[in-house]
Amino acid sequence: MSDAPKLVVGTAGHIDHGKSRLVWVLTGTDPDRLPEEKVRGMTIDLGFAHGQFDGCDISFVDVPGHERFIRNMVAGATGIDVAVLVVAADDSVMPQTREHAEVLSLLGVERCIVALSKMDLVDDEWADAVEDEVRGLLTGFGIQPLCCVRTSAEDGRGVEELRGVLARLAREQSRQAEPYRWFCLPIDRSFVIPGRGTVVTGSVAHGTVSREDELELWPTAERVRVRDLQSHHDARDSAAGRRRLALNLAGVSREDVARGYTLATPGYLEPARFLDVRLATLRMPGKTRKDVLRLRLHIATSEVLAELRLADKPESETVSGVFAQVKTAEPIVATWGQRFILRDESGMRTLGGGRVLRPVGRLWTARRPIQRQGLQALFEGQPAARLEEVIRAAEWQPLDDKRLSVRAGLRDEQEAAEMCRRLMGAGKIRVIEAASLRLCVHNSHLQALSEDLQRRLKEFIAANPRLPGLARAQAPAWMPGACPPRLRQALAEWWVSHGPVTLEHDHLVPAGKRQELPQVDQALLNAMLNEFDAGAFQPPLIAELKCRTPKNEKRIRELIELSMAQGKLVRFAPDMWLHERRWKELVERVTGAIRERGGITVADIRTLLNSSRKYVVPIVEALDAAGITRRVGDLRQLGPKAQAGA
Ligand SMILES: Nc1nc2c(ncn2[C@@H]2O[C@H](COP(=O)(O)OP(=O)(O)OP(=O)(O)O)[C@@H](O)[C@H]2O)c(=O)[nH]1
Ligand SMILES: [Mg+2]
Repeated sequence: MSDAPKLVVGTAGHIDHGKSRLVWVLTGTDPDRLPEEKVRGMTIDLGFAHGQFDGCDISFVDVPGHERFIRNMVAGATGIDVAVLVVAADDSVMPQTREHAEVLSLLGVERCIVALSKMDLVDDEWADAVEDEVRGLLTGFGIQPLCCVRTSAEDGRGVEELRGVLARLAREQSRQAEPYRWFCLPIDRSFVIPGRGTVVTGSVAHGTVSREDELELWPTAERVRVRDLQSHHDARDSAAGRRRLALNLAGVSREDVARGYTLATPGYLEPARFLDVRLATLRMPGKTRKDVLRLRLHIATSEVLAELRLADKPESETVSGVFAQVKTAEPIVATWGQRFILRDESGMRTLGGGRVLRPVGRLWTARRPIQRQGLQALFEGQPAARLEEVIRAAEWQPLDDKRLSVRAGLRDEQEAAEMCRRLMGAGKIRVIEAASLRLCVHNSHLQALSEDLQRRLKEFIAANPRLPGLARAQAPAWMPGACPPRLRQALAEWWVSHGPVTLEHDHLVPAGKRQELPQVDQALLNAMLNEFDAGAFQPPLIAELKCRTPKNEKRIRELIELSMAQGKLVRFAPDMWLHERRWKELVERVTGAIRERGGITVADIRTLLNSSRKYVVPIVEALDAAGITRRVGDLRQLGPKAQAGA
């Protein structure tokens, strides 16, 4: 099939008003395909047809008018570009004319054509009155009809005019940009073609798909492969933009897919059970006192039982322009800004509808209450404000650019990445990165975290006066539990470099605050260091320290840790330390001797240091480990870290 301008047209209107007949005369295809439909003379499920009008490909989704099948109507109306509201001129506005008009309005189908059908049964004067009534009805729902075409399936009047109008709309639409670049197809039919396998059809919401593409099937998140694709029985290698499409899928059986599932480019959609929404309107007859309303959510082609909680107590039985949370009985996928319909639990009446603000929300609780300001930003904010709110709401959860774009309603990941850079430049967010994980975090969270850490650090230091501060290696464990472990290290490094903290000897202390040792500890520390200095290369073991008493051994150990952190003691083996001055001296003596003699033995080193084997063997091992010496046979030579001339 050509890349001619395209349009997906949906019918709407009361039962028996002539929707299917009109599609038939427009396209030559009877959209009522089920035997039961033929027998009963009414549409039950969605019907499909297409025509080529004036070089444009026009697809039709024909919906049932019967009140019992509104769910099918909603599924069909979801993917359409233009609606043709069919009103029988001899019957005028009827209950489902009204209900369908409301559904169109709630789904945001702004382009609507009125077809006054069965014109062969009425005169013009009568038709004028009907047209007025229909226009009035639509205006009440905020829809300005594009035109009103008077038709008859009996004598063919108006049919050519309608084709012309649809072709013109297709041409206009082909000049408009798509909202999103990634591919998304809400499935409205699935069946098996013997020998070919599972086929699904739907109206493409947006994006391009090609043969052999891998897609995600939601809400199960299965990966499937596109074996073949067809648009109106024409096999294609790829298809772009809004149109009717049939995909032959590999990797999925007929039982695993049904109306209500969604196919999408991998990586964009996420399943969720909580959605924050803005209700355009909701009628709650007799139920205003209830905290939670049980109802049915219709979104794209799917339908799930759900509970609805309003952000504020309603003041009347009909509310409009309010925030609410929807909890679905099963996980669903949604995008920012997506429209939905709410119907009562038994599926008898349409109660209202609205738009999704947070496609992946979290249950409103006392601890995590409604973020009204955030919802307001998502509702009426510019894309950058929406993205900022999405990042703020995600807290410590890493979201890649694809998911950010879906949650904030941005065209694609490039736009999300570009906008993230701008938010970073404006100091609103910061990016914390580690091992292929990236966390965009709002500065308000970092600020709050930093304050909290500062408080904890002060408490920690007050409680541990003999510690040199918080060991840097301990800092990741202080990071928020909600932050993925892989990122805690990077987040801790951010704190070390950006928080009001000072790093002293690899320990963190609040900036500007020196750790002060109590006087008794200071005296003990001095005595201990003197002993280490005096011990030279046969330093005291803990048990031998004269300043040690059974009561202060724990303190001595803590003071040794502190001294090491401050660089005053050097550990060369477990529970063996040298005074820092002695260590330097040792390095000088050993490297000096090696330079003089070319290589020395352990025994030489023992003589050089006037020490015993007990110390010399671990000392030599420590020198090797530090790279100051290296072993060659029985000799020690200069290691890679031995400083020239040292
Ligand atoms: N005289 C006359 N009869 C029509 C016209 N269009 C449809 N009809 C008749 O009206 C009846 C209903 O037509 P359909 O096209 O099935 O109506 P529908 O709106 O699709 O009905 P549902 O799908 O059940 O909601 C049929 O008997 C048609 O033959 C028309 O323009 N003139
Ligand atoms: Mg019909």
